[in-house]
Parts: sequence; structure tokens; C-alpha cells
Amino acid sequence: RKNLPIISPKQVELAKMLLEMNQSHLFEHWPEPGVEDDKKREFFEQVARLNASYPGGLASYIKTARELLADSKAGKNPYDGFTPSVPSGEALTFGEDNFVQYENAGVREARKAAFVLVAGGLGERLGYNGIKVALPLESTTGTCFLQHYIESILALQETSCRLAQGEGPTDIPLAIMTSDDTYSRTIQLLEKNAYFGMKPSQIKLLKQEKVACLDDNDARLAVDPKNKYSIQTKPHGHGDVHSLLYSTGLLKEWLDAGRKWVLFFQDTNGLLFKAVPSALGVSAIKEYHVNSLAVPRKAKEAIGGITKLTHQDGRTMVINVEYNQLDPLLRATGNPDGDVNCETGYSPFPGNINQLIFEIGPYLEELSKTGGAIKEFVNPKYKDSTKTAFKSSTRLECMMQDYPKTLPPSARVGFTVMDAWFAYAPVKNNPEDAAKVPKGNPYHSATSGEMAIYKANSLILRKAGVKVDNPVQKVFNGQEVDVWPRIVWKPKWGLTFSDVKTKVTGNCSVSGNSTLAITGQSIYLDDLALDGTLIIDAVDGAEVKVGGSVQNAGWIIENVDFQDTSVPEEVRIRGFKINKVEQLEKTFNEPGNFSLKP
Ligand code: UGB
Repeated sequence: RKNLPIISPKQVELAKMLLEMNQSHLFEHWPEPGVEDDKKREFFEQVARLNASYPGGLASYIKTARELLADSKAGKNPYDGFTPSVPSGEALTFGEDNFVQYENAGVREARKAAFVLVAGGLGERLGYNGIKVALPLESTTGTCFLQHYIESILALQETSCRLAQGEGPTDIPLAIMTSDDTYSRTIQLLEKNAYFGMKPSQIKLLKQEKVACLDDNDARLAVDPKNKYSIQTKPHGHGDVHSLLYSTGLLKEWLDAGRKWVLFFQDTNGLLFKAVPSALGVSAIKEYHVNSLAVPRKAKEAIGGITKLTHQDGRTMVINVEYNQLDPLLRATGNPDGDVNCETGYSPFPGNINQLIFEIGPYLEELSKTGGAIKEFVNPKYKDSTKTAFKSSTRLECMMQDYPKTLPPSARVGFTVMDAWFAYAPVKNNPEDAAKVPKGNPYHSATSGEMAIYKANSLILRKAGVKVDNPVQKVFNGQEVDVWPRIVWKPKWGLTFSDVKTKVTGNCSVSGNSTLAITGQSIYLDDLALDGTLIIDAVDGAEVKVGGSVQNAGWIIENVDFQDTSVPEEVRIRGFKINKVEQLEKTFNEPGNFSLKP
């Protein structure tokens, strides 16, 4: 205490708390008062921030850390007493009648929704230097993830509000959770692009704080090796989103404005919005408080498994079990082979894609009890088997999908399984790691993420009656992928399967080496035979019928090596670039009816 500068009474309280919590080492190397007092004050400012941003404050963080570290040292299994089994949920097949019904219900419901994008992660696994939402989801139009997400929400808003004929809430809000790593670059991206057409007031940026690192099993806070007046911090995980929505009052604001649903999603899944309308329809019709989207999952694939857990005392819950925990849990509960594929060729446990839909009322009620605190975990890397020292400092972490862990059994927790081809193609792995993914498992790379968009759009057009050629196999950055015709459209052109069907008539065909980019809303394909590249845009109010034969040399995909630093990073991580040799490009700038028949 003798080393403290003059500080406010609040800061004195914080200092006392730290001493009571056995953190006196933080002050050990401080010089006498008068020396570096500014830095000491900065230290207390940081402590105040860490204290305020954690439900229950720093004392509670340290207490939980001690408990979790003791459990980890004792080798305690968090799933002790639980037996896993395969849960039952709603399974949807794209284009089938019940899928279309759910889509229709979901679109009607969408005006009562709010979206939350968790984008605080830097994506270390991808090794990309920018923020992930700024990456193009495909290189045909170069649209970035954030633009695509915003345009998808605007398309949902437009259709949903039109169907509601002015009743109820409009302007679907979007909250983006950022961190110190992503906050400024996310704002810059939005400002530079006029918020991609959304009203700035519709978008709220939240910022998650990092949490204090821990040096040992007694949860002694780690001093930053580069600054003795600072506590080392690391990200706490995407689970922070719940306490942020609660503490900022945003959730309450949404509920008060008549909103019913909140949809959480991750930073790089270009297929997601093809699954959103039907999944929201499932939530509405089944009255789910919590609905997790899932896809068939290959055994041991690095995505969590949705699992039913039954405790010896009779408690049950349907929850995501992270991929590194599912296999040991199965082995420990009478399944000696662990996590293996069943006769379908997939693990019987559906894969969690961390797209979650919550009903706001019950969600807010729960958060008012917990303050948004989520069950945490700790993952220390020990120096040796005595588990007394760490290789490097650790910290508590939390995941947004663990929210249902504190819910009472009466909560309606369900999930919806969809084929991955139209629901899930994240960009998470760098080229080298992706190339090592076992054959048959998804790469989850920039290469596969882009190819998945073309495949999904090709298959959707096929289902709508267009003759689309089969894909060809190619290898990019060591990954073998199917290359379908490069078909892309704006969300407002084909938000749902029913929308796409109304846009396609007659005998249409698209050849394997074609590119089709549709960026206007009212563009109708009627007896179109495409063998080459067609880029077509129309302002709102222009209705364009496109038919006849379009033939040209088109756009050609060329290999790029990911190590070739002369090529921009966002290009070389996909392993190919597009050589725009020849195209038919047409823009209709005036309202009215038009026909394009080359
Ligand atoms: N994120 C944050 O916003 N803040 C953080 O502190 C950390 C991340 P990752 P992860 O879909 O394949 C999840 O790192 O956590 C954002 C599920 O837990 O891409 O390894 C970040 O910006 C897992 O069950 O994924 O694994 C990104 O948008 C499985 O479903 C999102 O959180 C897996 O995703 C996810 O972060 C998957």
C-alpha cells in the first residue's frame, strides 16, 4: 500500500479487493510514491475496466478461476455424471414442401427479429491480416461478408414488412460484437461503404473487453511482460455477447419495441442467409425459446456436436459439446470407439454451426437472473504432469452456445438440422491446415467457402428448373474442390426458394464454364441459354426479362499459389483468381419494362 499514488476512493476499494484476493504480487515491483504515478493510475483505470466488464466483477472472476483451475488440476470432467445420446430435432431438406412452409413463416416473422453478428475474433486459424467480415465471400462480384449480411437483412426487412402491410416493427436492427482487435476496422469498413445501404441508426457496435490472464492455480493475475503496470489480458470468447446485450440495455430496447427474436451468427458463413428464413420459421412454429442450427457432421470434425445429456439425477439438456470433449465423453460412457461415423457416413451427433435463434422474452428474463454470465471453462497448458505450473498464462473462456446450460428443464430448447450445402461454409482454416483436412471432411477455407456459394446457387437454380451443368474437379492450394458454374445473386433477387422460382421460367440452361451475376431485384430468366459470362443489373422499378442465347469466352479461373506474395492476401488464400476474358454486361438504369435477348 505504501507504494500507491493518490487515487480515488473507488480505486482504493479496488486495491483492497485485489489484496484480499491474494493479488499483492501486482504491486510488488512498484517504486515509492511520486515515481511513475501516472502509470500507476493507468493501472487502476485498467483494473476498473476489468472489474466493470465482468458480471460480478474481478473478485468473482478470480473466485471462479480458482474453482475451475482446481477442477482442471484434479482432472474433473465437466460432464461427470452425464450420459450422451443423440437428440431429436427438426430436419429440413431444401425445397421440400415443409421447408417452403417454414421459409414463408420465417419471412413473415423476420420484421420482429434482431440480428447479432459476433465478430470479435481475429481468426488466428485463418491467418488473414484483416478483419474477417471484410473478406470477399466470392470473387465474382467481390462482395464482402459484411455487405452480404447487411443486404440479406435488408432484403428480409423489405419482404417481411411488405407482407405485414405496415403493422408492427420495421427496420430490423443489427448489433455487431467487436473487440479491440476488430472495432476500429469494422467501423471504418461500414463508414467507407455508407453502411452498405443500412441506416446507420440500425447498426449498433458493441465491444467485448478482454479478461485478465492467470499465472498459476491460485489464479494470480498475470502482469503484462511488456508493462509492469498492466495486467495481461486475452479474449474471453464469443459467450461475452450475452452479457453485452444485457448490460447495454439493447435486448430490453428490442423487446420494448415489439421484437420477438434474436438471431446470432458468425463472421464468415456466406450460405447462412439461405438457412435463416426456414430456421426462423421453425422457431416460430415450434415456439422454441432456443433453436440451434446444425448440419450433418463428420466424426471428429472440428465443430461441436449437438448432444442430449442425461444426468444420473434425471436432469437432461440438449447442448453443444465441443469437438475436443465429445470423443472422450463418449469413450467414458460405454462407447469404446468414441466419436465415429454411423451408417449414414456422418457422426450421429449433428454439428453445431453457432447460428442461434432465441425468443427475446424468455431470454431477457433469464439474463436478468444471470446478468448474462455464461458457464466458463479454462484450458491451461501445464508444464508437466504435476499440473502445478503453466507453460504460459491462461484465462477463463466462454462460448455463446453454452447459454442453455443454465436454463430450467421447462425451457423449450430445440435444434434444426440442414444440409451443409446450403447452410454452412465458413472460412476458418488457412490453406496449409485446410490441405491437411482428412479426405471427405470439409476444408472450411477461403477456397471451399467460395466454391460452396457457387454450388449452392447452382443446385438451387436446378431445383427451380434450370439445367445447370455438373461441376468439374480442380485443386487449389492443395484442396480438391468441385467447381460449379459461378452463379451469384443479390439477396433481394432470391431471398427464399419461392423467390428464386418466380424469377425463372421456360427452358433455361447454364453451361459449366459460365458465370452469371444478377444484382438487380426484378430480373427474370426466361428461356435463357448461357454459355459464357452474363452480368446483369437493374435499378429498383426496372423489370427485365432475360432470354435467348448468351455465348462468349467468359471468365476463366486461374490457379494462384498461396505463397505468392505478389498477389493480394484475400486472393492467394483461395488459391485462384478470375481472368475476365469476355462478358455481356448490362445495366438497366431507368424504371420500366425491358427485355434482353441477345
Ligand atoms: N468471436 C468473438 O466474437 N469473440 C471472441 O472472443 C472469439 C470469437 P471461431 P470457434 O462453426 O465451426 C465455434 O474462432 O469458437 C467470434 C463453436 O464454438 O471462428 O473455434 C468470431 O469472430 C464451435 O462449436 O470459432 O468455434 C467468429 O465469428 C463450432 O460451431 C465466432 O465468434 C465452430 O464455431 C466463432 O469463432 C464452427
